[in-house]
Amino acid sequence: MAKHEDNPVPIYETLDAVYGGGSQLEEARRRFDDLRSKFVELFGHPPEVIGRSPGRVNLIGEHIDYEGYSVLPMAIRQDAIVALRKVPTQNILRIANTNHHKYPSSTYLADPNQVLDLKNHQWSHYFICGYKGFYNYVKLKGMDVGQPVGLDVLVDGTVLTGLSSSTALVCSSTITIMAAFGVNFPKKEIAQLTCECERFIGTQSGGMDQAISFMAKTGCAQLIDFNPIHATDVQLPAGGTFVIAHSLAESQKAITAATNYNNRVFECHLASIVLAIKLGMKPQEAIVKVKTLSDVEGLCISFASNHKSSDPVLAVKEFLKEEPYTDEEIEKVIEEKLTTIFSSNPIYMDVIKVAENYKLRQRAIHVYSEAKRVHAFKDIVSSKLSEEKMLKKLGDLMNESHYSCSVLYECSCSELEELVKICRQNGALGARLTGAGWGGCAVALVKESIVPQFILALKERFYLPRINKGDIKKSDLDLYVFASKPSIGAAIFKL
Ligand code: NG1
Ligand code: MG
Repeated sequence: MAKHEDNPVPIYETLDAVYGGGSQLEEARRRFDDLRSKFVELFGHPPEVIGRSPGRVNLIGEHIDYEGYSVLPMAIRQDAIVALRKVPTQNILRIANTNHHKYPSSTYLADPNQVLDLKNHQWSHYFICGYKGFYNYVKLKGMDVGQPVGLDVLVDGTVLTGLSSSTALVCSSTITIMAAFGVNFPKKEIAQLTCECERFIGTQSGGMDQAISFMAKTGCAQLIDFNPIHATDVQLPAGGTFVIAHSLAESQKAITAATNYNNRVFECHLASIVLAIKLGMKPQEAIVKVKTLSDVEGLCISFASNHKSSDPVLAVKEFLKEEPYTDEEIEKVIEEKLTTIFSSNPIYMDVIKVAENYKLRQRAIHVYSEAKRVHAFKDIVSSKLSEEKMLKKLGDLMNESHYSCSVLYECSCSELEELVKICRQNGALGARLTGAGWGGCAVALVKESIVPQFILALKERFYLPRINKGDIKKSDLDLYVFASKPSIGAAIFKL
């Protein structure tokens, strides 16, 4: 029986397979009707195909997917929908958004080799990431989809930033383009190609968001392994609900990457090389072979086992000093200039230009400890513990994860710290930032029975002051704080 990552993205003739029934289905029907009529209004023809891909909330396993470690996200109901039509007589891509105030339209050449102007970030760049990814992949597979043609595109998104809105758009764009050209691939292949092509935006991201966007199933979270991508259903305890709350701090990952996201990826890379050398590997070999902390975990564990432990953190504490490392200190260990080793990686060169120092020890301890917390989380939900005990332990893991992200990885912010504190003060068993951090959302584990009053407390204590300041409108409140249920993944519609 094929594993579900081997199946292609499903194609449906109706909406109910994805949006269920009742009011959700009614809302989806309205959304799709609006999308189609807006498409005709803008482009004079109906769309040929419509694709959707959901956002996600990561329950635990933060900033470790690009280090090769498993993560534990679930897809949420909110998604990005892309309506598309091929225009053989044109050679431009016309990309519009239903929310044209916030996301203005753009046109691009129908050229898969075009390079994105990263200095001038546009929301529609994420569509171009998918567009490039699609053409690169069909070329790699030796498939002929003909010369690039013009495309008319209309996007409608309901995913908030911090719930991987960017990935929802890259994934829905890619599968809609695929469907328009009559090709499909196994989900794991599309997850890999969308992970790689989202990097055209300028962030050296991992593959978590894309994997869950394709592998998600209604009713369960997924343990996502990498190299190769593999998804395992994770049943969550019925008596607990994951409430998502937006910090209202926007984390413009694509713009702040050199000091935030890409900086951390680089620090982990440097930490793994230095650790490998301290554990006996030759500098030249380490520079070539070691890319991530999972590459050097074996060496760390064998060092630890000589000290009656199996915890790779022991080696980190032994060989990486507390104080941050300067370039010179690292170059002394690896016997090479950083700008020489990484000259072919523009993303890393941008990080080196602005980095004052590198906190190798702190980042490595976070990654190794967070990877363990993911497996502890998975073991707990499949244990025989009483629900009460299970929820308490899961909450504790989430709190530990937040502490590690905030103190060791320094990817929190004041709004997230305040929000997480309010969650814990008002009944959350556990609460943590979710996603890249530096803004975006927090996720809280709350007993099913107290969810309404928990959400009310957040509204009063975190959002009301911001409504009074005029940061947000009272009528938008339910967009920013809501209970989430594990939802279904990407799908294509031939309506
Ligand atoms: P978000 O929150 O979507 O920016 C990012 C990365 C993930 C993962 C998380 C941190 C992208 C597309 N996604 O998520 O791969 O590294 O940060 O766990 O950049
Ligand atoms: Mg994102």
